[in-house]
Amino acid sequence: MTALPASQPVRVMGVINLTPDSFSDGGRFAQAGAALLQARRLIADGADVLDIGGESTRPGAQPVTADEEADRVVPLIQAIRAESAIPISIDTMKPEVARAAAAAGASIWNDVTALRHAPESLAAAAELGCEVVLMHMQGEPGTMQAEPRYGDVVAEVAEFLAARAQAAMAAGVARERIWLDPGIGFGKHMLDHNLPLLGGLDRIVALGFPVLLGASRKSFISAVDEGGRTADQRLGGSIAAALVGAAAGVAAVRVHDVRETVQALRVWRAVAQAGSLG
Ligand code: HH2
Repeated sequence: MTALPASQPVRVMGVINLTPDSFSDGGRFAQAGAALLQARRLIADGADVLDIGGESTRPGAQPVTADEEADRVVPLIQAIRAESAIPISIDTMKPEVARAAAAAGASIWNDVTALRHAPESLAAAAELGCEVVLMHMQGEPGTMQAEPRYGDVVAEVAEFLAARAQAAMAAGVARERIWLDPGIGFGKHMLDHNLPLLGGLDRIVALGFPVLLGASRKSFISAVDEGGRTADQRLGGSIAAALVGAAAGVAAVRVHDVRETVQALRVWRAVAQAGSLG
């Protein structure tokens, strides 16, 4: 991996989940209120983008209908839009939800299926004119961790992402609106696949599209550490992964701990720039 002094700061995307288990004190109003407070906190902490999701992609998570998912995310997007111009990304695989979110003020469609979930996804992305994040996943969310297999994981992820970018452009999505994401943890063995992929991020960056990296709090961090680390005990590993991404030239990182990540990236960038000047 080459160490690149960043000419552009790595952008930080703060995660907000509106899945029922995220704010367990229940009730839609309470949930929306708590989420708005979280959005304000992430903005104050230095987030450049907010990523809002209303359906969990974890294996075993309950599927939700498009209406229910839209009912979860739209009020929050409207509430954020009423007080902030921060770019909002909608984390959904459903075109109906992407449409509703875009109408409410979201400008980025973050799709973990890379616009493969519905036959109309590609056309919907082109019609919305939004930015799109195309993420790699082997298999389906419910079963993806059962037995992921690769020959050369970096080459296969890069090939998939290049093909999805081509498909999006062929459908009418403008090249400059496309982001790529290697999909850490999505149909990837904890160590055999996630680690080489993180180590080979520069080959994904070399495809020529901005790359988003989502490694924050993921299970591989616990596997590398002593095991048994719960999601909120993975901050150190999350920051390490963000810095690996920065060194490889990713354009943005999707994180839960915005303030700490912003600080780490600022220090990394300051040192990288001082080194390149010295
Ligand atoms: N990871 C999760 C959800 N959406 N989108 C993109 N583009 N990239 C990702 O890596 C990604 C994503 C799942 O993250 P997890 O930490 O399991 O759950 P959540 O972040 O929803 O709390």
